[in-house]
Amino acid sequence: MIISGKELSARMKSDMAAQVAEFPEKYGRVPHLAVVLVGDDPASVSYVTGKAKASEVVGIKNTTIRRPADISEAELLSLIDGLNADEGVDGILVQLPLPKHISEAKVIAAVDKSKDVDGFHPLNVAALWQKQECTEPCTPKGIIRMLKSAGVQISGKRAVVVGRSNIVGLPVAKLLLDENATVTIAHSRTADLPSVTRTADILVVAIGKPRFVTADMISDGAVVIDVGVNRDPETGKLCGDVDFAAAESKASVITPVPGGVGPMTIACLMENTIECFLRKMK
Ligand code: L34
Repeated sequence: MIISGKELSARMKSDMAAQVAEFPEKYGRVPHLAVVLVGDDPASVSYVTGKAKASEVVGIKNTTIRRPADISEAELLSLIDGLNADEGVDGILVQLPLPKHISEAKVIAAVDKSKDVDGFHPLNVAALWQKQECTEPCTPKGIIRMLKSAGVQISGKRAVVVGRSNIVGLPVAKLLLDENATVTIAHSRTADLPSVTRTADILVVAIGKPRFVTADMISDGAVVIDVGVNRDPETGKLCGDVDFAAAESKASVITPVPGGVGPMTIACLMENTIECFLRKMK
């Protein structure tokens, strides 16, 4: 079975569109998401464009603010201060990665916690790890949605997460733990990685290496979630971290790239924007 993130995200967006259509009457306006894009990395441009398109479908106001790659850290922080102070802005997202001369940690911490639609702010991260109300990071949230939509039982299962980033690996491990999975986090220094990934009932791969996970690393009947969005070095086409053609025959459930986790990330961003808006309104 292939879980289509494209289809599932389309359903989520149409449900949200119906919900947001009632906001002008209920609250006097629709939610407003501000997206900040520094530089012109093609992948980032593509993702930010996807976020603007999804906002349009859902009926969320989207302002995408573009700045050159050589913007100073101070200028970026002052842009964020302005958005924090703007009563009409409900969500702020600074697209990552940022140029090397800018501290991502400083920028993430500068976003008002109540407008942090990414769930990256240290206080949101702390709330997530303490099981308190928080904004869940978009990609991990989307992954759990996909598993649940496919009827995958998570409780009691062995989950292996490959990758330990703040954006995906660590938070998805926590969300899987909250769903009562037994979670292992593997990474580039893991000894004999294939023997670890083979123990997985649910394998989540977020390492950013094209077709890194091969059939021999997957146990029969495993559920495979591919978070990677890479350019195939030979064909130039999008591909995941998992060798899909090889993995498909071993996995019971698998996600494709493109059309898998990526669109779910964006749909969950829309949800988080609505959540931040509603918290403010209530
Ligand atoms: N602040 N930075 C911040 N928040 C995020 O949540 C992200 N991320 C990651 C990169 N930086 C970020 C994203 O938005 C990755 N990411 C993301 C979003 C959307 C897609 C992939 C990654 C996506 O829509 N992928 C499509 C293909 C898009 C294409 O053609 O390039 C897919 O079908 O997988």
